[in-house]
Amino acid sequence: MAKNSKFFHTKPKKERVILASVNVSGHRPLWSHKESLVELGNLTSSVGGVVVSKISQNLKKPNHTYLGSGKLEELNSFKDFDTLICDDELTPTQQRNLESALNGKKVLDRTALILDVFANRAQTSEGRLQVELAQNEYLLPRLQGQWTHLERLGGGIGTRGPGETQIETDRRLLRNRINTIKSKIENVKRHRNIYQSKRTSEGIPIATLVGYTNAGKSTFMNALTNANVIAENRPFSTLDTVTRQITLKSRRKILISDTVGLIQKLPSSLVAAFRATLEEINLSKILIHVIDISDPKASAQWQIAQKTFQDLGISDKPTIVALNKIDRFQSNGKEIDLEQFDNIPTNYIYTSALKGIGFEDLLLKLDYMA
Ligand SMILES: Nc1nc2c(ncn2[C@@H]2O[C@H](COP(=O)(O)OP(=O)(O)OP(=O)(O)O)[C@@H](O)[C@H]2O)c(=O)[nH]1
Ligand SMILES: [Mg+2]
Repeated sequence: MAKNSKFFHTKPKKERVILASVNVSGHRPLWSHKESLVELGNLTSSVGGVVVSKISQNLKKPNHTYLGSGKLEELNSFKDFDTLICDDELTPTQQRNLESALNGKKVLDRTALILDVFANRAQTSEGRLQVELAQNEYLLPRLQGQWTHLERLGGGIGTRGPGETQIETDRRLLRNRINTIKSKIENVKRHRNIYQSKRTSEGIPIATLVGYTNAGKSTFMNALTNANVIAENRPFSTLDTVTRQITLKSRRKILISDTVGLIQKLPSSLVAAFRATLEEINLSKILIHVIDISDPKASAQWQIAQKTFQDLGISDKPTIVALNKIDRFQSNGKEIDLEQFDNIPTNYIYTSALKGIGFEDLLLKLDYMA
């Protein structure tokens, strides 16, 4: 509509975003819809969006416009925003319907947002290939109606990647591209496997840092190995696996690997694209499962991680649980409730990757298990 297109021309530099979620009645998720919107907000601001409002609605299930008509009216009366981000993966139809119900405003879902975060963070050529693969697979069923919308908007959240460059691309070309990326990833993987199997054949065991995003894996990596990887207070700082060698007290060598973090509702297309990376955890002898025990959602994050490890077939690996960010408890005097972690192994330690607490214990355990 003319009114809206005028609005797009005068939009401020930072994208103004409204977050929306549907609270499905009778369903008790690990994250309440409000908590999940907080996480969605962190993801949004980590790629430069400004959250101007959060809305949620109780429904039996999301309908053909995701939200009900009342909420849509409310949104249409609230003009001062650029983008609506929904906290679930929308079907292509839901997305189209929602866009037209909102008179052409940009509509994204959790998956598109996470893809954007990943596109922002990918550093290595393999990481970029995996993100591109996931973006293309996400776009494939959404081709219709997507291109004009991307063309009009130019840059911003959710528009990076293949959108701008392949406006004219039809499904067949997109499929070809997907196949090309897949074989490129295979190639990179084969090279890395040769490199890795050389190291494993030299008898050097691998210990892999795993866990929910922002738990402190990379801070550990840097402290243990001087790897100098990015560790920041934002979701998905790490995308690419980094491996470094250290020497233990017994003078034996061990490889420490830092991996991509986990998140609830991780889009299936991303799980598939990153499967190769995550499956490499299979090569490791030991897992160091890092948990941010200062996070109010620590126990839900623990459950999501456990579930993901089961799916990847790595839940039986010898594991050291690092209950991290213990320094935050020492300063606020609060008690730690271990009961919240179902089936936590006895092999846990309290750590602060930031303040260097628990390292000696961790290294001793690694030496014993390696
Ligand atoms: N207070 C405190 N903060 C910590 C500790 N460990 C990590 N942090 C902070 O937590 C934030 C996230 O740390 P990262 O090491 O990037 O976390 P990560 O698990 O690698 O996160 P992703 O790569 O995003 O999956 C950073 O701001 C760290 O400084 C800790 O023991 N105590
Ligand atoms: Mg990291």
